[in-house]
Amino acid sequence: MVLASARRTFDFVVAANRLPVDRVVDDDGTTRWQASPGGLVTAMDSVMQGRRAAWVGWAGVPDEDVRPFDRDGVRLHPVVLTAEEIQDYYEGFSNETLWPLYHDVIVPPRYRRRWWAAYREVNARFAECVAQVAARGAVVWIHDYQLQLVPSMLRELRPDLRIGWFNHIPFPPVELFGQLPWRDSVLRGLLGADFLGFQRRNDAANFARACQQLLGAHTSGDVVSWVGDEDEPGSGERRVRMAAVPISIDFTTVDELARTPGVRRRAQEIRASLGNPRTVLLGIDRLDYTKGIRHRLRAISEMFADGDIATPEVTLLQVATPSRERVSAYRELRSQVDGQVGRINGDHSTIGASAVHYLHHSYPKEEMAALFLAADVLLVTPLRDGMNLVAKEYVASRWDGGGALVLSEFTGAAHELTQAFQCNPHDIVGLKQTIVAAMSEDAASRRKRMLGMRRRVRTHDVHAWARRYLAALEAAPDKPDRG
Ligand code: GDG
Repeated sequence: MVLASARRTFDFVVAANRLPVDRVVDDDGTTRWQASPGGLVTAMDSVMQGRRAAWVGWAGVPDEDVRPFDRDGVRLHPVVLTAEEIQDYYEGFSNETLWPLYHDVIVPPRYRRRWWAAYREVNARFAECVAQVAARGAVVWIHDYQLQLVPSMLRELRPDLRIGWFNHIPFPPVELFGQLPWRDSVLRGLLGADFLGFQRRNDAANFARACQQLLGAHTSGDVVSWVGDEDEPGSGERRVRMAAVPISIDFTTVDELARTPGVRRRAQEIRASLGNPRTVLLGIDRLDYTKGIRHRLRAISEMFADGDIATPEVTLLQVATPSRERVSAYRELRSQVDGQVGRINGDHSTIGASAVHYLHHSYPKEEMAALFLAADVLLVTPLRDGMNLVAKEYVASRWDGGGALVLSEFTGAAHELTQAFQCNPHDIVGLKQTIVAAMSEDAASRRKRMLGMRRRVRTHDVHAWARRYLAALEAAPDKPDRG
């Protein structure tokens, strides 16, 4: 057991792949840490306030041993990763093995033993770091697929802790998960937690089935009971609770930002610079093959070709935020999307009126809010997505009750935003019909849908999510072993 008493320890510890800060270099060459915007940071802020809290994660700079530092009352504990570990643990095992495997094998996952070895090693380092900073009996909240072995590794070091894990992405059916050569180790790694949170009920059910079939675990209601092998970390009888706790956004902050005069003015400017079309269709995604951007462009291309839509009355504004550019599947996707956009514009743009405005950039949140306000229809068409926060941010931005949302059935958000125009992005005919329906619905019905969705996101915001998660963790069946 690691004794934590010699150094400063914390009652609440978050572990995530990344720390909530980015290092920026100013013009004069000085470096500083800047808060990285994101839903997780906001959610954790709301539960860290008033507690002795620490965050364990990679600082985003390879090979550098950054000393722990305080930020807004939270102690940030960097975990050092070498450039090779970033390639093998992060780009390799996390993004080329687990990410495609957990998203319905949209591209083939790659199974490499060297990547797995690095994943184990880095997970062990995270577990050791948390074990050192957590106070006796502390609550530890571990995030996401990059850290699935940390729960049992940490329990081995510190049985006194209350350990939770939350999966931001889907958990696949056992028929796909079973491909993973190290599947049993991953399940055992997770079963070191007291509570496992998932985005959807189906994800929790998939996990339970994997435990039954691959480990011979017993499940009853929302509890998995399992007796570990003696020589494995996390051995002994354990009862682990699992449930769907769908993540959300900070509704009030997004809503208030979208109401500011600057954002409203900017939304009008955006429409004007597009030539004030009758209908602005919008897509905003990380450039990721899970987001269904190619399917969306295929539907749009056919709609222009069929005469369902035409410039200058209708245009698609597609923002694709650069992502994982060192992974080959992402480079390939980028060139496919470039090609599709080029063809659509070549075939259907007219002088002064582009069919598709394609922007491969990221934008400040004020600009995102203005884009949401400027759009008549937001197209969210993932082939698989844990939740999809963009859909919820759109709804929260539409304080005017305007706008329509086309939303893929394969997102976690579809289970909550039932008034959206739901679609199956694989069914191009159906997708085209759904987009036409969303464009042509009368204003009163649209407004009714939007107000219903706003109510849902307002009452189920990110603060409610964090509270719900922590209450479930506290109520987990096994009591920590505090000697
Ligand atoms: C994973 C899961 C799950 C995007 N471009 C810009 C920008 N963004 C922001 C969006 C939104 C976030 O990034 C993206 O969140 P999503 O949920 O849409 O998707 P993933 O990145 O795949 O997130 C997902 C999520 O984790 C949370 O659990 O919902 O299913 O895959 O907040 O607004 N923000 C700014 N500029 C951009 O250009 N400022």
